[in-house]
Amino acid sequence: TPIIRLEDYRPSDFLIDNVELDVKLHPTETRVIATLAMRPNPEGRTDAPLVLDGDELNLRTVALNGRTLAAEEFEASPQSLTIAQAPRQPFTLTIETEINPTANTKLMGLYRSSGNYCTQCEAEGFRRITYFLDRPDVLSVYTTRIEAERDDAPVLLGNGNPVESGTVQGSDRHYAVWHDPHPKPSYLFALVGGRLGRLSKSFTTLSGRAVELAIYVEPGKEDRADYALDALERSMRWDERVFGREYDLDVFNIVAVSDFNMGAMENKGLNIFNDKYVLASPETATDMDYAHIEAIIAHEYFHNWTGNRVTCRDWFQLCLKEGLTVFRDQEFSSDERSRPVHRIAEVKTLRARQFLEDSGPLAHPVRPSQYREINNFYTATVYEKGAEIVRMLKTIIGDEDFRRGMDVYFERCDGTAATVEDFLNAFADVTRRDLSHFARWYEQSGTPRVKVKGQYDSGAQTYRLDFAQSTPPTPGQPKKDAMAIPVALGLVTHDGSPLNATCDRVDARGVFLFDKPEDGITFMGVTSLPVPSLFRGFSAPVKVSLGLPDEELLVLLRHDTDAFNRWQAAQTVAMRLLAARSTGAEVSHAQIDAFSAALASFMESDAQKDPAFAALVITLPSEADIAQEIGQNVNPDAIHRARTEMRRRIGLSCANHLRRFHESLADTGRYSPDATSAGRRSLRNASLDLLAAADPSEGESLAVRQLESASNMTDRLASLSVLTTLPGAVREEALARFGERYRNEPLVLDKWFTLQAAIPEDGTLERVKGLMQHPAFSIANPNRVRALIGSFAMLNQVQFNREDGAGYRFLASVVLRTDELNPQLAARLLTAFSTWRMMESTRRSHAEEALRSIAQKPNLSRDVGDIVSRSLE
Ligand code: BAL
Ligand code: ZN
Repeated sequence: TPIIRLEDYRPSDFLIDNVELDVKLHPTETRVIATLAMRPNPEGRTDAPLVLDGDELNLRTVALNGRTLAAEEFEASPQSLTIAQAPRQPFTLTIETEINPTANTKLMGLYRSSGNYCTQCEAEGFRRITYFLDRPDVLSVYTTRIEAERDDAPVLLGNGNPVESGTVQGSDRHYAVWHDPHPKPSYLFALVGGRLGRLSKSFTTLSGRAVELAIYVEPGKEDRADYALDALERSMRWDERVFGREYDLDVFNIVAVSDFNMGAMENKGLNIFNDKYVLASPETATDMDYAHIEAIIAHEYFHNWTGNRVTCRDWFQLCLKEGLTVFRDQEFSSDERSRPVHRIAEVKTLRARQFLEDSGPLAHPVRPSQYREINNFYTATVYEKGAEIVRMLKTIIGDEDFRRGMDVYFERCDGTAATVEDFLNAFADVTRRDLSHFARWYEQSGTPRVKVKGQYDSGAQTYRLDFAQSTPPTPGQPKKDAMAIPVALGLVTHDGSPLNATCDRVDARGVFLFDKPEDGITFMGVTSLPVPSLFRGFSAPVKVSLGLPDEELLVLLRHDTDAFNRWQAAQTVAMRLLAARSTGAEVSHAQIDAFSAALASFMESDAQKDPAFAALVITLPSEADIAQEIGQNVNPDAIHRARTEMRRRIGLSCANHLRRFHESLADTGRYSPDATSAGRRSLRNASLDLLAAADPSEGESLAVRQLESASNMTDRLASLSVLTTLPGAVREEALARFGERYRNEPLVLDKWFTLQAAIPEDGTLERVKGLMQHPAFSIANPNRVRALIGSFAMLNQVQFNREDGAGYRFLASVVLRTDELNPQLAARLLTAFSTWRMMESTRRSHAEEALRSIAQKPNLSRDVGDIVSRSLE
């Protein structure tokens, strides 16, 4: 397959100003008539043929300025439509295609989900509906007429505002016309037709515009959309207050569908969501589900400005909308919830997904310079690291200049298809700073390592910090340059007393900009040996090494004013012990006891003040995190044993505190998904986990009691999760009853699939294969596949990475099967192999064999072919 390169970008030779679509929905023979008002692009080539993109299309007729073209006047295939002699004046092209939504298992373009019609066009799905210039820099005004059997699809929705609707004379059919006045790229097109229930609310924008907000769901589930609707309203208010951005249409519609490749999609005025991120009730959704719903509703809404009003020139600029919009949704959630707790959660995700990606065969820059299949670049790097870049920019220039820069960006780029350069220029102009060095964050892949050494001079009362940075090689980038790294930092005294130290290299916001391979700074007026608190709030996406002894790190846990670094200190000590234990290095009992004692004293003094934070502090790094830390010759069994043992020891030495939390934070029967209530539940359930590790029989009886009495899904699922760590009849009985209780709730069964797929025992692979035969499982539904197979491969370190290679062979077989139906889903599953090179040699060779068995299959999709070949490079 050809490689597409950023450096080859050139403007489109033609433009499409206006699109009129006439869509007659039918389960297998949907007819689409597209009337395109086109003209040559003054910035394009003057002699170029008109080449429209298609994908699996069936052309019926094509007409130019109203005249049907003869066969020799154009060339058509399912993949393209070419008119060699297109007019050099504005012209109208009318194209009639026929498509089969029922046969569309790729879930791209127009397809059916639970009998409803829906679309997904990002990145290149519009070409599966009609022939088009399917690229994000071609912006058009759309009018869409949708027609369907009234019984089959009583609800008909399109982008923009509703214009007209009615009955088709003399038939059982009806229609609706939608008009979107905002020019947009084709990837933001959407339509929906189906039987749907509706929940709605009116909203008045800051300037007084009335907007009707509505969420459409499976009939009967309307009451499960109320939290999402509330989150939408809060997002709209927040964007007005924090970024000065208002909504710009008369309606904002969200439709929840059960078959969806992504989380959700920001189509103009008509967001389409994976129902997992809309539907919630205390009986079916956990605290984490509520938090995700809030974040994703906000994310898609925020795209209206960062993505839709200002869109991307080409797909290399994907981070321009995604990184920025993730940053915006993170800020929203931080304002709505607890900022430090949310920051820790963000960083945990970043490390688990993006650092992992950055250290393996799929590493790529936040703005890639080439791709074979753009679907494979909706990654943690583009999204999460992209958001970290925006955050660093804000850290470096400060809140006020950041907001001014955003205003300039919106003002300049509204209605255009922009680039990363346009974004950075807005901030460079506002601050009169040269951001060209900073821009390297978009180009250079890999996670920088920062080594720091501290030295105290008690005579001079100075404390010196020496920094050195390096970035390991990544695919295509053997040599790396120094990055511009903002280090938010401070000094902490051993007893927590304040210190009035100063350093002229640290700005008023406490930030030192470290932008050379090596640099050093000196603090004056340091009256006692301090402990440095570096990268406060995780001010840059880097790996830090600072050889502080455990005792000094634990000073930070006790006394740092920065909550992130308090958590980080505990994690660093835990990680040291776990990595050492997992690799057979010597760890004294005294070291583990000292850590347990520090946790116990933290529980004694702090835990009740902020239970959500406390839950994070007492939760050990995951097995996958430990594997990443070790980095080579990984033996997942050893990691699992080390972590289990450490949980046991902490559980034993902190048992009294843990029991107290578990009792005192008990379910009150009145569920509220707010962050404070959720935090209490998370401490309660983290405590239960450690108690069960320390004393399985106590854990089992506590978990069984909690499972029976829980009044909400969070507590119920947490207790079931603890039971899955305790083999035996009680667990099997509990799993069976849970499965029976929720047999008609697919989203709850997904949680049940996930818990079972993650059981770290030899029988799990057979269990997973068995569950693939469960009536609720379907290989065609992405949520089901991700819940069962994805969880097995991504969450179950010991069983996916079985020493006999059976886990790898199983995943390879599922990838091949899935690839025939849904290549995007298959490619996503396949990324579980990205850690294969860090395994010890037996596992490594099994993994390589499994990857090669995929690579040699004929007719792989471009999605899977791309991931498998990069994984093996
Ligand atoms: N644009 C794809 C889904 C999302 O990031 O919002
Ligand atoms: Zn997005």
